[in-house]
Amino acid sequence: MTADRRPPSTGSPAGTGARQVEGHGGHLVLDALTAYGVDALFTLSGGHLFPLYDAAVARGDVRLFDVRHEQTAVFAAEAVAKLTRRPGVAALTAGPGVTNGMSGVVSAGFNGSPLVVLGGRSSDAGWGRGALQEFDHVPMMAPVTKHATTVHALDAIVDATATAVRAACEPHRGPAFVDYPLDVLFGSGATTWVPEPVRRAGEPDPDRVTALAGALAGASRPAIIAGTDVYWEGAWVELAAAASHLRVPVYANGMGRGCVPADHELAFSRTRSLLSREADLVVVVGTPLDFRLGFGDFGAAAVAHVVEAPERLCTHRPVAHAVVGDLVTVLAALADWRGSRVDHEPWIARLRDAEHAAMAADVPLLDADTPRIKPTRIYGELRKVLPRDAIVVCDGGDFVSYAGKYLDTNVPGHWLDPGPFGCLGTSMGYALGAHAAKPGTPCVVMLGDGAAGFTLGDLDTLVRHQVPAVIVVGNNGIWALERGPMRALYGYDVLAELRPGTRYDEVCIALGGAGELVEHAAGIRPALERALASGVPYVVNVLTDPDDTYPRKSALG
Ligand SMILES: Cc1ncc(C[n+]2csc(CCOP(=O)(O)OP(=O)(O)O)c2C)c(N)n1
Ligand SMILES: [Mg+2]
Repeated sequence: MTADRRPPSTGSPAGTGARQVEGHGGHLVLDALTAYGVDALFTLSGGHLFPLYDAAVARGDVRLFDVRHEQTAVFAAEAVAKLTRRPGVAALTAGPGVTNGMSGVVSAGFNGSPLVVLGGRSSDAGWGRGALQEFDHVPMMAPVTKHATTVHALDAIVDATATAVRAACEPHRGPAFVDYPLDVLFGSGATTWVPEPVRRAGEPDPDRVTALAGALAGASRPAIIAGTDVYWEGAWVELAAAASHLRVPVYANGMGRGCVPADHELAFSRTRSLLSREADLVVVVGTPLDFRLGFGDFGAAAVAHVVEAPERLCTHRPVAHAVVGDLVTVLAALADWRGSRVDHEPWIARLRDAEHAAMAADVPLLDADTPRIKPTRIYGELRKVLPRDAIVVCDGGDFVSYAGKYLDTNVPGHWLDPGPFGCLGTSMGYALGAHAAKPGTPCVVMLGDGAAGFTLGDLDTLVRHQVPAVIVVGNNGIWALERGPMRALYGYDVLAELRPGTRYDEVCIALGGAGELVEHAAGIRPALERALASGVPYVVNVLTDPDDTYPRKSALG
């Protein structure tokens, strides 16, 4: 492993020299952030935060994005992290601003996303008198973040902020929180400081890596499942090199999607269930053996678990190989294997045939020309017009479950689903973050009509910030992912109805964007083409068949 093959760690500082900064607390905070590559701040105005805004305006190197609900600010910040592998930052005003952001913070924890949340806070001098929005955030944040602290002195601002950034960016990554009492943030001072580097994951045990490489080379029917931390570790080049060198099929999980492009000859997606019946070794890299992977049960196959931090290692089942450490190093070592290898071509051909067969079997669904539109037809049409490098955001139940199956991800990071926390309402924030991180890259949001209710107000944000997202609403008038399981369990359903035919397209138009209603399958493609060409937030509101149920094995995991 040569040093030049190692990508920069997530959020590594822009330079190593000493930095000088002076001014009010806002300047000190922003200097610490920009040292680690932060160039965007998501917020909703609150007086406790004014120095941050003032410093951003004065400096000019941190763009401000204002939203209509703090959860959108946090999801937008997380999306920036997800798309750039740099820390994403939201600033939330004291009290309700911070509490409104909580679901996004917990989501980022589940996703291992380097999210930094800055909080306003009532003044230290007046603490305890019952000031407006006086609330101690840290006890609430501490259990769901890697690091949560209050800065009580002006000369501690830079260090506390930089420490929070590094905590968020160091493996295993996740959210960090720091809040600034009003009287501290509004104070002024000067300081000289040196940004510390972001610590990488530890070196893996070379003997374990060699044993794993030997096992992969010696297996007859091996597979790799690559998850979110392959992306965070910046290890996709090594992943593809390892797969190509050892001739191992690769499946993606979570943000592992796109790490090996979907159109790569060793990328597979439709045949994962076959692994439990036919594989003899499954190597899971950079993701937990959780409900998404059947809790690590792959039938007769031996299971290997490769993670970047010791606390990520599976404890609920035995594994044949456990490797902990820098995923770039591990995967590069697999790519450097010099021993003999079993011929995997018959296995690869077997999976490719099964993959083609699965796709062929779904053609009638993707082409379905029924009077009530099947959600699968929307995906069939979208596949024809979706740019190869598009960023896809998924927010909803059954409607977006199809997205994982039918939409391809070819660029690392370009798949933005809520992750294993499964929080509805991520999409306007994720779309805003996508625009902030990669302006010019097409962004398509797949949105359930139920999920829409959590986040529609921030269509206004997309309009104001000129975010040309295409928002495809799968409008079935129900909470389908709840109705189906409830009917299966109880024989009836309650609380699963939404209003049929709601004009979410007109909501977007009313807020200054564009949109249209689609009631017939033939209208889907032209509507998608108009939306993609529009250059504005555009809701394609497709009325879909409420009796279509996503074929899933279990709902509650
Ligand atoms: C914040 C939040 N509240 C509730 C849920 C539970 N939940 C998961 S999927 C779902 C239904 C989503 O409905 P919709 O967005 O309309 O998609 P559909 O299943 O109808 O396609 C619900 C309520 C959740 N995951 N997150
Ligand atoms: Mg619905």
